[in-house]
Parts: sequence; structure tokens; C-alpha cells
Amino acid sequence: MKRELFALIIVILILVVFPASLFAYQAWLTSPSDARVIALVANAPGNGGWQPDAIRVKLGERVRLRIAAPDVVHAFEIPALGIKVDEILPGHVEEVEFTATQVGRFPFACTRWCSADHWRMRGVIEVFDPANPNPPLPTYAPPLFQQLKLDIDAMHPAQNIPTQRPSAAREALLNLTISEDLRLNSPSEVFARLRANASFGAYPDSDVWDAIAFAYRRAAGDEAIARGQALYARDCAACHGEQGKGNGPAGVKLPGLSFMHPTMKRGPADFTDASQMLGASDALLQGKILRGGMGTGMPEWGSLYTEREMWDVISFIRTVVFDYELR
Ligand code: HEC
Ligand SMILES: [Cu+2]
Repeated sequence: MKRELFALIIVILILVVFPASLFAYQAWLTSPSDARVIALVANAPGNGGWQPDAIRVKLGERVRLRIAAPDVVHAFEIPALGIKVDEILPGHVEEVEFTATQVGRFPFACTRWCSADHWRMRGVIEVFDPANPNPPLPTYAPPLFQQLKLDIDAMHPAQNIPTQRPSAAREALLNLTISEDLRLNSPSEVFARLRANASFGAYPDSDVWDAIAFAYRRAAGDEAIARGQALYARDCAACHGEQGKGNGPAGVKLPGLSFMHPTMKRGPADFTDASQMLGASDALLQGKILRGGMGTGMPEWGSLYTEREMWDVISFIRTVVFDYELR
């Protein structure tokens, strides 16, 4: 009997106490005591924005951000490090911990529309190496619009405009093959090439446009379009409007194109305007999104978005003029 009790105690030790102590040891290893606590206050830009908006961290340092949102609901993200806090409620404090394993400048941003100026709510975390305080600057491949020497501030009227909204589903019945480069050419240029191509001669303009819509949809892929839709809703709709009409509440007072071209309209771009959108290549749209609108009020997204995110959101913007009949 005594032996059995002894054996039972051993079994309990192995099954319960040992794993529990391992767990406790791990928790101790990652205990907050070794992290540097940095208090970060999230206020809408009109109330002071991020405070501080520049944070310097030593390479290898463990950091615990303690984020408070005094005014309204905010969110926090460092896209390049994959760190995010989806919601910081007024009066609450959210914490997020990470180790700075990489030297560089990592922009962070609020990802919740908190005010008309929300998109200005950005800051930067700089990770430096005390042993090597002036590392050589990294070199980047120039973006497509620079390689192509596109003037992204020029107007880009389409030479060819369809009379009805091109439909990818209608084209699926015809199954025409297009080999033009959809990233480098505008849809209007693709149309001109196809019209000049004898093998399309028998088809009316509307069929050629449907084929172009179908080609754009297939080149993007429905998953990219869905990802782009989520980004658009989060980051763009407040200015460009839910339906892309350029009528979002946060955009009404912005100078828009009138800043550079005095006769043009104010406010954000209207993505339903085929006369401009079909004249823009994806490369041109990417340039605008990457760099921003230089005085028009269009923010830059190059420091926050990955290249894939930019193409994703462009794929979604195309659905405003092209009917992909997505469900
Ligand atoms: C703060 C308001 C605002 C936000 C947010 C915003 N935009 Fe804009 N956007 C503008 C304004 C203003 C313009 C300049 C007007 C124009 O080009 O017709 C513009 C222009 C553009 C253009 C250029 C269109 C063209 O025909 O050359 C693109 C593309 C664009 N925005 C995409 C986006 C995307 C994608 C997002 C989200 C990631 C976004 N915008 C977020 C205000 C905004
Ligand atoms: Cu915000």
C-alpha cells in the first residue's frame, strides 16, 4: 500500500509538477522585468497625435510598448515588423512586446479611422546598433514608375472609353486571349493595341473591353482582389468613398488635382471616372500610392505598405470600372 502511494506521488510529480515548473521557468525567462517599458499615447492628430512619434531602440533590446488612447478608439501597427494591436479603447491601456532584432527605421501607424486627419497619425521606431552607429544606407531598386520615367503628376486622360461597364463574366464566354502587359500599359492602350490586331477584327468594341476586364481580373486573381478590398475599406474609403466615387467624408476639404492643375476638381480621385482611370497603368497608380499626391492631400503609403499590398489595392480599385461580377 505504501509502495503504491509512493508510486502515485512519483507519477503526479512527473505528470503535473514537472511540466508546471517548466512552464513557470519559461514565463520567468520572458518576464516583463527585462523589457524596457515605453509609454506611448495615441491621440487623434488634432489632439497631438502619437506621443512620442519617434522612438529609438537599441539593437537586441526587448521593448514593451504600453499604449494608452485618451480621446477615441485607435489601433497600432508596425507593418514591417508584423506587430499590431487591433484596438485601443479610450481609458484602456494595451501592451505589446517585441525584441528589436534588426537595425532600421520602422514606421508605425494608427489603423483605425479616428478623425478626418487620421492618416497623419504615423510615427517611426528606429533601431540602432551602438557598436555601429552609422551603418551604410540600404539601397533599393527604384519603383516601377521611376524605371519607366512616368510623370505621375500629369493628367492621364484615356484615349478610348467604353460605352458600358466592361464585364469579365461576359468575356468568359468569348475566351479571347490577350498577351499585352497589363502592369505597364493603361487599359486604354491595351484596347488600342487589340483594336489594331487583325485577329480581333470581327469583335465589336464592347467585346474587346470585356476581354480586357477579364484579363485584368485573371492577372490579379480573386484572392489579391479580396485582400485589396480589405485594405481599401481600412485605409482609402474614408477619402475615396465606399463605392470609389471620391466622395468620402475625410476627403471633402482636400485640394485634390486643383492643387497642380487649377482647372481640375478638388477632392480625392473618383475611381468611377473611366476617362481618367482607363488612362492610367497599374505602374502609374502604384507611383501615386507609393509616393502620395504632393500637395493634393493624397497620403503616401510607400512607408507602410509592402509592394504586394500596393498591387492588391490597385487590383481592387480596378473593380470600380471593370465589372468582375464577384460575389
Ligand atoms: C486623406 C484622404 C485620402 C486617403 C486616405 C487616400 N487618398 Fe488617394 N487621393 C486623395 C486625393 C486628394 C487624391 C488626389 C486627387 C486625384 O488624383 O484625382 C488622391 C489620389 C489617388 C490616386 C491617383 C489617381 C489618379 O488618377 O492618378 C490613387 C491611385 C489613390 N489616390 C489611391 C488611394 C489608395 C489606394 C488609398 C488607400 C491606401 C488612398 N488613395 C487613400 C486622397 C486620399
Ligand atoms: Cu487613427
